[in-house]
Amino acid sequence: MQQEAAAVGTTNFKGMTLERHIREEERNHPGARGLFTRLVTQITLAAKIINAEVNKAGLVDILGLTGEVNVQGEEVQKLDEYANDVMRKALDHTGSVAALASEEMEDVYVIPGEYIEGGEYVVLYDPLDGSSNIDVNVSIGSIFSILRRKGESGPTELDDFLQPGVSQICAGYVIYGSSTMLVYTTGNGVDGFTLDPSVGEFFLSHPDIQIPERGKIYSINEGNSSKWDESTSRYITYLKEEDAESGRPYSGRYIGSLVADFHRNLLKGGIFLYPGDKKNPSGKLRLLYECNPMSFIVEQAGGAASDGHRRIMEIQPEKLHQRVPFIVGSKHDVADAIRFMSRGGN
Ligand code: AHM
Ligand code: MG
Repeated sequence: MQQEAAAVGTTNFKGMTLERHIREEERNHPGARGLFTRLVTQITLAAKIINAEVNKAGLVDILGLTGEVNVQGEEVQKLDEYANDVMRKALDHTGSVAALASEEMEDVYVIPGEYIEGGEYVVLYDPLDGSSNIDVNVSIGSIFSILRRKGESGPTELDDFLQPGVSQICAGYVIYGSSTMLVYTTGNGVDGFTLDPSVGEFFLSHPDIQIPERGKIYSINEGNSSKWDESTSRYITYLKEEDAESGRPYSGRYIGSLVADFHRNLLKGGIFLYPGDKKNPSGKLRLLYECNPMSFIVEQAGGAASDGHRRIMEIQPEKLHQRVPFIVGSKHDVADAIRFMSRGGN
């Protein structure tokens, strides 16, 4: 009889859905009045819709470039635009969000007045990061960062978005991989949820994620090595040297999809670098909707994030689409990298 029951119930139901988790987290934000829960719940809805489309990407006529160029001067693929629209539509009537900013939109999107009840939050997101990987079936992701507006009332200003990462009240990402996961923090540790596609629900699968203090993996685009400055070159050479005591050489792993490279290192330990180089002194990645949310998550998991000299989350942003050199991962590895950067490679 017991055997029959086991055969029927294949889903491992442990009960902690993402929605319930968010509700419980909201208790840490007195005065949030359910608005915050509604907001994050809408992000998870967007994640499910984007996930469904990403899974269909090989089947429908959604692949290929639109021929347009986004604000970073990159070609936009159709799925990026789709994901951007899904996020915007999921968030533009929650009542709690006053304005949105996205990698795919040049300016901030101010939500029309009739849809703003409290309107105390602004959300920044990269709707589909690593999009050059879409048509080769490699993991991609969405990243989001939630800030409380600076001003209580009045029109939303760009200034509401230009807050340092330490002001984030929630950050997370969704990885569309061999399974779909949502990982988020509200400043109370990091939890990971896996989408059970059979019921369309995210379940807590990785409670209280801790990144190992030191890893054995480094992730960097080595194709850029001719443009690296001396400090980056020396640090990467150091990681490849033989030294059993300090666990070197490290293994190189680079997917070229920030969410996927970050997620692997978060679980296994290691370091990811997108440094500034001779051609692009500020690197490639964007401070507000790529680096800040990942930094909040990694710090909450016990790791660190730096531009080589400054803690990422303390950088005062000046522009919406600002780029920043990004070094993120296990705390001892990031500390080693910073030592190389501060010595200028000597
Ligand atoms: P995107 O936002 O246009 O997708 O670019 C960001 C991506 C990251 O996911 C990844 O870490 C990086 O670009 C890879 O860049 P590169 O191909 O220069 O190594
Ligand atoms: Mg991106």
